[in-house]
Amino acid sequence: SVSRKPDKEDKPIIPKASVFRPTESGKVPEDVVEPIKGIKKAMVKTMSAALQIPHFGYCDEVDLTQLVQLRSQLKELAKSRGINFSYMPLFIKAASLALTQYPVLNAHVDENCENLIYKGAHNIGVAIDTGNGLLVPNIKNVQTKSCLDIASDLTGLQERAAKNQLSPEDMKNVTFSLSNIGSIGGTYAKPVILPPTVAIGALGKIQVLPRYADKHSDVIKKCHIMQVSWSADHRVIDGASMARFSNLWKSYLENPSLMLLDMK
Ligand code: CAO
Repeated sequence: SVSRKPDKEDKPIIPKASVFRPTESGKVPEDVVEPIKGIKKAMVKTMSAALQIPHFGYCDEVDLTQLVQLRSQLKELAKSRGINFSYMPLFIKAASLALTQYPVLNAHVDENCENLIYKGAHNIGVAIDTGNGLLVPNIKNVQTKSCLDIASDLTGLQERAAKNQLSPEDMKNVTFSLSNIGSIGGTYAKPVILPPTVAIGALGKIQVLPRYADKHSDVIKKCHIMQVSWSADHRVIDGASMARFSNLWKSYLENPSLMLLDMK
């Protein structure tokens, strides 16, 4: 038998209960009424508006095998500069590079859906699970930033979100969003568009899975696979544009050298 170092993925997932109420044995627990306020109240408003949008869904799988290796090098280098470097800066930068070629996805629609406003800045929203609820602050002007700048901005947003100190500026003017639900678990999702933006992507868990080396070969190799699920506003975005954007985003992540080639 072959022994190996256990992966992170092998660790058992111990779910955290959000409301933990110990009960005396034999007693039926009482119902609890929790007023919906604060971040949760804002979520009611945004999500109710979001569901007026006809959502188009599109999913694909991305082979991150090369990126996983590159990220471990970048993580060490970033650490030496005091910055945490997860996969998100690379997903965000690849999205910005692809948005440059598909600007229709970095747009707003006005209230009566009469105008499509192509936004100049790539202010990429990141869904953050704060413990008190979902928040989507954004990283401003990603089109001008290095992956290290993005990593540093993201850490700042995460720290402020954890302390409930995100500013109105952090939340303003989002133009496109990514939701890394895979950092918690799951493969596919059905992300909800944040009005007035027109597209959002949800990232699944990166899994080690077997894949054929290529379509002509019987050789199976170990790959790091992640699923992406996009939602787009089907009033203004057609499926072909979403698919072409996704193909380009995926090609940056599957061949990181291509990303280097296109970075300003
Ligand atoms: N698959 C596997 N591992 C992942 C992963 C994924 N999709 N995403 C992150 N990881 C890893 C990271 O690489 C990191 O490990 P390392 O120590 O090796 O770097 C670890 O998980 C923790 O990452 P993180 O969560 O601190 O950082 P992140 O930049 O990847 O994600 C954030 C930041 C804010 C997106 C995340 O913390 C979060 O809140 N995710 C939930 C988003 C959410 O709730 N979406 C639903 C919206 S709809 O309700």
